[in-house]
Order: sequence, then structure tokens, then C-alpha cells
Amino acid sequence: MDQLLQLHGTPLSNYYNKVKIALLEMGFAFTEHAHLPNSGSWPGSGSPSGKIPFLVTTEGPIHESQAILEYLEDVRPGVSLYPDDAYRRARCRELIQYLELYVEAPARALYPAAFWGKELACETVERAVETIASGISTLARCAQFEPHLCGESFTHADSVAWVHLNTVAMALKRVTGANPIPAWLPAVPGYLERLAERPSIRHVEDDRRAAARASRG
Ligand SMILES: N[C@@H](CCC(=O)N[C@@H](CS)C(=O)NCC(=O)O)C(=O)O
Repeated sequence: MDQLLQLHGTPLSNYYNKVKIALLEMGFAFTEHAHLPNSGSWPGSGSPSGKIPFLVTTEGPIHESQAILEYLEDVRPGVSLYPDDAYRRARCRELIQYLELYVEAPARALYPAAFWGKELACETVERAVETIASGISTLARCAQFEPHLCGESFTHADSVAWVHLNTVAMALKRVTGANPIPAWLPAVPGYLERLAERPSIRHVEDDRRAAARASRG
């Protein structure tokens, strides 16, 4: 079944890379298929929301990155990127929610200016920065960072932190001229440097950079 897993999307997407890190870390064989957001038509190709990534399995497609991670967990009993016991697994999923709902989602207000050359009102930027700062302080209260977000082992929370903290930092820097995350949460730079050494993350980062170079022409 492994050979038939197809990951659709683009290496420029943080959510695509979240799933790709999980596939690599958990040892799945998969192929990658270029698919831009809001392309293709549903049903038939693409996704019901227009969003990427999606994973095509022998039984059909799965959309939404978190549903895909849970599927990967379910089809490979014994191979998991969650902690062993139920309580710590719940706390790990809690960190994923904090990162996605309270850090990455508010940063989306900055993406039109950061990545697509649009103008933004000052108050939109200020509100986004305040909301991201609040999300980071929530994360700071619950995450460990030493060496990983949930403690000793690398988990899905770390792949999520890698893709979103880097994307949000890039957006903040491009829009405001500086990345305030290290000042808000000093453990972040060292943590990201450690993660950057992992083979799965190097692989994903090399592909992301190559895709960014290709998109600039
Ligand atoms: N909740 C979705 C978010 C995925 C997402 O927002 N993907 C972006 C690319 S990084 C996208 O497809 N955006 C197009 C759109 O929102 O219309 C997931 O976890 O998969």
C-alpha cells in the first residue's frame, strides 16, 4: 500500500511540509504530485475546499493535514510520532492546536503583504502581531523545547512547530522588518537550529528552497 500513497500540493506550503515530514519520519514510501491551491475540480481532482495538501490512498483521498497525520498513525500501529501514553498524546495534540489556531492562523492576515506583494492597513498588521504574540505566550506556557516540544522525543508537534514558526517568522520579518519571536520566546532559535539538523527536516527544507528558487524564475 505504501507505494501508492500520493502527496499532492507544493513544497512551498507549510501544511504540505507538515505531512511530508511525518511521511519521512514514519518511513512511508510516497510520491509527490504538484498541485496548486484552488486548482483542479472537485470531485475528480483537487480538494473540496480547494486547499492543499491532500493524500491519495488506495481507498481514496484524505484532506486536511491533521486528518492525514491521524490516518498515518492508524495504518502503522507501532510506529508513532505521538508520546506513548494517552495523557501525553493529548497534550501533544494540544500544542498542535495552539500552533495552528493561535500562531499560524492569525499570521495569515500578514501573508498577502509578506508573500503576494499586497498592501496592508497598519491596524491589520498591529492586530495580527498582537494576536501572534498572544499565541506564542500560550505556547510558551505549555511547550518544553528542551530538546523537543513534548520532551525527549521528536513528535508531530515538532514538525508542526518547524513549518509554522518558520513561516510566521518569515511573514513577520517581511511585513514589519523584524522577527520578534526570539524576543517573545528565547528558546525558539536554539530549538529550530536543533530541528534543522534532522534528515527529514533537511530534506523538506532543501525541497522548499528549490521550489522557492524555481518560483522566482
Ligand atoms: N487546515 C488545512 C490548511 C491547509 C491550507 O491552508 N493550505 C493552504 C496552502 S499552505 C491553501 O491551500 N490555501 C488556499 C486557500 O486557502 O484557498 C490543513 O490543515 O490542511
